[in-house]
Amino acid sequence: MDYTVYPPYKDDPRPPFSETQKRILELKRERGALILAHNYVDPQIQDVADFVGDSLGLSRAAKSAKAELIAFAGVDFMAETAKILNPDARVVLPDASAGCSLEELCPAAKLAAAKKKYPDAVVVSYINCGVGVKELSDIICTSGNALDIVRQIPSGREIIFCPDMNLGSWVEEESGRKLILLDGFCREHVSYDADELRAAKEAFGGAPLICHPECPKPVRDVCDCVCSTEKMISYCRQAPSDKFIIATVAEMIHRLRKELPDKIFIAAPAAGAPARHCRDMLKNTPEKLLDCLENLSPEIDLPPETMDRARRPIERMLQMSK
Ligand code: CIZ
Repeated sequence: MDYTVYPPYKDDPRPPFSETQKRILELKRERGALILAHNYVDPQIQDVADFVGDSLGLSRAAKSAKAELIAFAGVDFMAETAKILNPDARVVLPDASAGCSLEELCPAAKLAAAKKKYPDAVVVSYINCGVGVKELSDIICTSGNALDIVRQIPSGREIIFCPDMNLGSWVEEESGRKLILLDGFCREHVSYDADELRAAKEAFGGAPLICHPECPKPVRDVCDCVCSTEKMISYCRQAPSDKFIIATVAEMIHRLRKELPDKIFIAAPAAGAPARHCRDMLKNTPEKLLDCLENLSPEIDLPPETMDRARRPIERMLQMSK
């Protein structure tokens, strides 16, 4: 296997900004826009963003944004969440077709059917779902706070958890609570394999293996740490090792390198390839980001009543994760 090894960032700085990146920065200033980017997008976009983070950090940044224009580089439902939390801002995105298997595998009708079957259950939905699922949910969670949110629900209550069954099963293991899991998954994270990860660990002298909780249980079981992308940063910061193998979308390694410039990161192989990338996140290109800032399109446009219904469970999450 040809592993993808990223040397310490301090020894390998980024090239100067491209013409497109310079133009994005100019236009951002001219328009007074705020650029929000998910940890999984192209490093060239991360480098010009005002804030790069996970869904929880991005939700907080969108809610507190003062800018009248937000350009959101991520997938469609992340930009929708920004609009829902800051309805007075215009929210544009580089590519409105950037979606996710989690959204596709859990249409609102599927959750509605589960709610009919378990009418007394509290619905906790992972933020990576469509707006229709959010409208039907009681509390939204992210991978960073799912465990904490579930622990706050009184022990006698049934809980429907969707749409990620792997994140849900990890929460079950960690909390000791039985959840009613709907069967969605992230197509990138389910492509990791325990044997491939064990081989990588051996190849790098037992370097700590870190995976996202969207990975299946056999993969989680061979890892030293299972956590959200934001927690990967704190884990690698405090761990004594100088190198880490990262089993999540490889663009996350750019954030890790910038935050921890002395450490070496190795992308975990997946399905025989040296790294896993998210094809939808990669639809966000610098050129399309420039284009959406220039033309103010595509733009998120949701009916106010839909946003009001979807906002309640997101706000509940924000209150519960203070
Ligand atoms: O929800 C997010 O932000 C994702 C997809 C990963 C993470 O843990 O940050």
